[in-house]
Amino acid sequence: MKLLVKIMLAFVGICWALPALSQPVPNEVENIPYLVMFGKNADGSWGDFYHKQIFFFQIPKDYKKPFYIRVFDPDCGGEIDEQNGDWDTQTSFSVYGGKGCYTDPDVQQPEPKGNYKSGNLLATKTFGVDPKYDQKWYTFGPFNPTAGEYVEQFGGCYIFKVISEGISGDDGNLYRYYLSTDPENNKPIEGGNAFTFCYTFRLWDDPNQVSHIFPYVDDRTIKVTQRNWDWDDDGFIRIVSVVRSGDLAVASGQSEWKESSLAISPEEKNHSLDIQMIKRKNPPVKHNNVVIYVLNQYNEALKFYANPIGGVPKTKHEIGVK
Ligand SMILES: [Ca+2]
Ligand SMILES: [Ca+2]
Ligand SMILES: [Ca+2]
Repeated sequence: MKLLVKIMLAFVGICWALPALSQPVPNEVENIPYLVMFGKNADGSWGDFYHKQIFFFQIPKDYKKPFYIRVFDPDCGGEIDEQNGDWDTQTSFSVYGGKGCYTDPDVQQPEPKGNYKSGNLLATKTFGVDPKYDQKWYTFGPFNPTAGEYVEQFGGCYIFKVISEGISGDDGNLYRYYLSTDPENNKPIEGGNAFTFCYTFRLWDDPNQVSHIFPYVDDRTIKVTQRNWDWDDDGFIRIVSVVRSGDLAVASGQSEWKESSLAISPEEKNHSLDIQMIKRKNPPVKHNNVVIYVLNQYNEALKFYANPIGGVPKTKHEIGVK
């Protein structure tokens, strides 16, 4: 019996240690077409509220080589982006490392404010309309992993921060990231990950697509509240967990915040939740940009990991049926 338990624990250990090998942001399992950021003069009804978005990239301490942060379609204009009048929008991408880039409390909340540019600025670039980067990648780096902020809490890793900001204009810049070992190609870093405290993104136009985000629920959490902006009554939001096969959360309409809460059961601690976005079928909602974040009972923001911690949660009921 003891041997069996040991084998099972070893197996669980292997599962946890399996390298996360896909590092697009958003990740495949999230099925989110693009992140989005509007120029600061755009009205909130376009679906962006803060005009800034922060992502953190974590590099495991055992990875010693240079790495790159790549941005797909960093310019604002052309095929993918969302035009509002003339194309007149400048958006910046800035990479930070060093002490405080992640641990400063001002960056651990949904709204980037106060000292959100904490840490050392390692690289920055501003893009307007630029056909050179339309549907192409721009590469930041190389970065030395030790230029990040070292933290013990993820098993020991270096954290970097990327702030995207709509510094002028009113158009929507759609883009994606990739954490790569290679400047020219997308090659993942074994065990790397990315997370944010607040997501601003585009939903699919295809009403049959389901997007997901995966907030991690730590062992201090007994209640979570999701808040979302400008959902355009686009279907419904469903929360799945290891013990929850699908509870409805409240989705917003046009230019409004809506929120709903749920109590966390002991089985859900130390797991990710799966927040599923089921689009309205008829009439389908197109070009839907949304903002969403999740707070615990202390009003602390939960992290959404691109590679969900512990994997995509499957309800125990489903496992039992299999
Ligand atoms: Ca414009
Ligand atoms: Ca773009
Ligand atoms: Ca919207």
